[in-house]
Amino acid sequence: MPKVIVDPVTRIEGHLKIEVEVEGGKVVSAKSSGTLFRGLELILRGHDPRDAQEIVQRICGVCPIGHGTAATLALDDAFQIKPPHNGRIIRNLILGANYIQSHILHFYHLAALDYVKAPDNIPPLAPRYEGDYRLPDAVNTAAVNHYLQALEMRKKAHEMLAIFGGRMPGQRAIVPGGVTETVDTEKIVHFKYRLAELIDFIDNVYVPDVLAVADVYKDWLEIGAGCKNLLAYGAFPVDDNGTLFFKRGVYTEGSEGDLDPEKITEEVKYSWYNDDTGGNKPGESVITPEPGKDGAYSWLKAPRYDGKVHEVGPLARMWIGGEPKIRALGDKAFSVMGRHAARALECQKLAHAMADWVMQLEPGKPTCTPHKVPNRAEGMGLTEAARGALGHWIKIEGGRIAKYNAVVPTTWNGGPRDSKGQPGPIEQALVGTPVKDPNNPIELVRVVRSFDPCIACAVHVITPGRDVRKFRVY
Ligand code: NFE
Repeated sequence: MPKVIVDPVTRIEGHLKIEVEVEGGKVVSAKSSGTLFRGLELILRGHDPRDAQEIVQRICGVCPIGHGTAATLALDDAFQIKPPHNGRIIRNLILGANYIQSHILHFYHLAALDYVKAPDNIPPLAPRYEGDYRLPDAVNTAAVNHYLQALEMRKKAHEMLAIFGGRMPGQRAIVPGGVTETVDTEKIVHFKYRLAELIDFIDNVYVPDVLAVADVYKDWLEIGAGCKNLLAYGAFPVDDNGTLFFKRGVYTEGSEGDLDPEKITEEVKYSWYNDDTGGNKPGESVITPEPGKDGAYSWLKAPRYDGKVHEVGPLARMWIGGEPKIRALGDKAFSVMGRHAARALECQKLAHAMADWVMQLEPGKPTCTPHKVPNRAEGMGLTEAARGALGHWIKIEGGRIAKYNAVVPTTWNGGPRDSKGQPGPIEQALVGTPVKDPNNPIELVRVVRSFDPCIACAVHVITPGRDVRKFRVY
């Protein structure tokens, strides 16, 4: 049976290898391997708990705000504190600015080149897989120009984030109890001005471009369905009672349900970690790296909800939130184009909401709740990074971090098989994908990129003395 290996998958964040078996022109089985080792949790042990939101932002330069937010929510939980009105809103604005930047990045600079025929021989637009570029000339030319405009827009989103976050990546404002930044009218005006430009781009360029691509590539509404189970922790509290703008919930085997964090587990049968993790719940498991473990093929673990495979990300958020345009797609929402549409629509929805939130800030009022570090406590922080459900779990003993665990969106989506042999969401989405030319497997990367995976983490483990392989880069 012909095997097709794409290693590394480019135009994603981090290092991912995809290996599929093709029979009769279609994928019949797939393996997704994260080839990076994430050791940040081990580094956190022994630190002052208030270091957590700083250190975890180094997990990734694309979604540091998600990690900073999850760590801070875990600390809020452990310290039994809540941010004041201004602190809650500023946290939302910083995270929201990161979503906008990340979604624009994903479409224009990572995924669009699978559909838009860009000029040849101009890095980073080339090299890439050949063929199947179908956009009408005028739409194609506009999309290429938008590639450059999108770079400018991302810069503005970073600037907007830095107004309250201090800098990007690695913002410095989000801390237990709220934020360190204060509110004045000048910051509100600067934020609002940039947000208005971004909203104009999202409404008049980004969303229309995604819809134009989806219209021409309608067959990709039928490819890449995956597990069809969805999970969202929810994010962006819109009041002080914890009501979330992006809802929390699960959609399992066709039924909607409330999320019970107790049902979240992580498995390591096919991961390069020792099988003895001391439990499979995120709050209790401790991993020991075991490169070369028999049968294992990924540094990612396999998170499961109630023992079942679940996809996370914009599609999960928009479906669980009941977004009419995504629900109207019915079964076709579970597809490559369904994921792209959900991402663009949520970006639009969020940006418009942020324009209201920034006006709810109260200049001069407090932004942080004072607190003390307990000697012994536990905390859980559940939020949504741009790529999906993100959870951090912390255990504090003797006033220091005793245990830390982060279960990230791409672990959910890109993880390997579990102990029952159930493949992860990306692996399932690849099965059934047509591959016309095994030497030019553009179809595989279209499926993988629709998830916007990020394998970025700490240490790339290379066995010393072994040859590093040669790659053709697409
Ligand atoms: Ni490194 Fe991330 C997001 C998180 S993905 S980009 O969004 O958390 O696993």
